[in-house]
Amino acid sequence: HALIGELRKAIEDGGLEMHYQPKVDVRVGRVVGLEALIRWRHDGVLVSPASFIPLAEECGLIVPLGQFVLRQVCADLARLVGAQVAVPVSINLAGQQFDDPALAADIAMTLASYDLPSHLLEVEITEGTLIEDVAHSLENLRALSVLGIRTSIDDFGTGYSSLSYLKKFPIDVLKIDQSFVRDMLTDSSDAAIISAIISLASSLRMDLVAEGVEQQAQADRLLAMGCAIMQGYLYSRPLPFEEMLTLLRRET
Ligand code: G
Ligand code: G
Ligand code: MN
Ligand code: NA
Repeated sequence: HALIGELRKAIEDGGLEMHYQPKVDVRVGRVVGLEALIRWRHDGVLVSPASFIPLAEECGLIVPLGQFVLRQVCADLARLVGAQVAVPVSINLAGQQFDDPALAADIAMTLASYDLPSHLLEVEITEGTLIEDVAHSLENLRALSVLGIRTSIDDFGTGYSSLSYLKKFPIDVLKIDQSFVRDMLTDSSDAAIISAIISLASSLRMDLVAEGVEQQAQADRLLAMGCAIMQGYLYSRPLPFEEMLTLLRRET
């Protein structure tokens, strides 16, 4: 596969870049966090990770790719701290990264090398990854939690987690999957699922982020239902670091 060789090269020669999408607390209209999303500039075109992350997972490149992400995000975070506009940044972890026994130590070392407090880094793990091996996930989550790293369940509602697992996992945030947000105004089942996720988060004392918010009417409805932190094109697309820095500076 020619693309595998080119991806390996991109990981080694800086062909990958991180973009950042804000999470907004709509009660106060402020950016309260960012999600880091990887981009590959290949022949001048940005390639979506939806196509190359699965490839990286298949050919053993996901761990080196994840190490690039961790270092780049910490380097960017250090610049946000320097500019006095730092907010927590979340990174996405694929299953093999989350299962890597060296993950917590890698994160601790990288944070320390940039002199960053652990609360500025968060991780997003999909529900599917978490329930693959519950005992192992619990151990990994505890290792991150002991470090002070906040953990989110990404795409929540799509992976068939049972409530009993949720109770055991030290998880800080549920991210409501964008598939529910998309049709919530017209599909009463989607609205009902969102409502159930919101009460679940409240009972388990977890924070909430709604993903894929594109319309003001969706944001209004989500806020009325009890979810105040939103992420989506209504607020901003994922932006290159320099543009995100400008946006954060303008806010303060
Ligand atoms: O950014 P975009 O919406 O195109 O992302 C597509 C998918 O790629 C999402 O599922 C997202 O979680 C995943 N993704 C984006 N960046 C990263 C990353 O740095 N690491 C991993 N493992 N997945 C990522
Ligand atoms: O799987 P994960 O949730 O990590 O990835 C989020 C994906 O959703 C990224 O590919 C990101 O670019 C995309 N995204 C972010 N905001 C919106 C939005 O408002 N609408 C849509 N359709 N996609 C979005
Ligand atoms: Mn995510
Ligand atoms: Na998601």
